[in-house]
Amino acid sequence: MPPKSTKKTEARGLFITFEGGEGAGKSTQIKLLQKALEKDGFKVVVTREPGGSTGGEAVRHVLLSGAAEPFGPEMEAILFAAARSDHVETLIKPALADGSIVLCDRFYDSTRVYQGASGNVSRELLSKLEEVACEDCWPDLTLILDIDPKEGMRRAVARRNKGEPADRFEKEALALQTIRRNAYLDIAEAEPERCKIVDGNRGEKAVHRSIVKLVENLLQERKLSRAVREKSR
Ligand code: Z5A
Repeated sequence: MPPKSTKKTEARGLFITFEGGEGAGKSTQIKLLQKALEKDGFKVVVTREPGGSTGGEAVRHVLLSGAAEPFGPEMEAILFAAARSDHVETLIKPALADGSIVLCDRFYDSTRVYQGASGNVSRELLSKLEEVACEDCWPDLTLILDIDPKEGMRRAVARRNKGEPADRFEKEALALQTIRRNAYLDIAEAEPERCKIVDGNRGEKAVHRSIVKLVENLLQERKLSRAVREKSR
């Protein structure tokens, strides 16, 4: 039996997740890819975690404000999974069933990295939570934007509005960002079919070109020809 996270959703759309450390450029690249895919005739749904659905957004506030932090990383992992379960059921699955390409800013790999690798939550618990939250809805492709943590933090700080406080996760030290970067690289090594590393240290356009190539390969592999796209509109 293949590892759980390589199982594919049975829906006919495509599920692509974006992962990486702070300031890696996920949101920027999602917008660029959305534009390119829509221009090419695809229906695209952009979403994010934590959040993306009504229930998910309610839990997002609790998590990013730091309100759950005193209860420890296990509690946080469970809350991220609760948000994910609502997100999968109410937004991702219906969009995939409708033939859309879903672009999701973070998914369960973020829990593996933030609560697992840097929070010491066990792999066993994380696997159970993935099973509950995702059921049969697993990413077809995960793009890991790999970036030097110093550059990521520089970008994140530059982006934040003057005087605005850092969120719960942004405040953490560079050493932690390095642990997380390595954890993402380990995930990519363990699941090379699903996960592709993209060098995020380059300019926006160069990163976008690499992403488009990887997505085109996947579309060809799944034989999502223009005719099929037109049918699904
Ligand atoms: N979290 C968790 O712990 N467990 C989980 O299961 C999940 C999440 C799902 C969510 O934060 C936090 O929740 C996250 C992990 C945790 N921790 N943090 N921090 P969020 O949703 O508020 O934000 P984020 O996902 O962390 O986004 P980000 O990393 O801060 O940003 P990004 O989307 O990767 O980057 P960006 O917004 O596209 O770009 C950042 C800035 O850099 C911006 O000013 C851009 O214009 C600039 N940029 C982008 N690309 C480039 C290039 N190529 N060159 C130069 N400058 C660039």
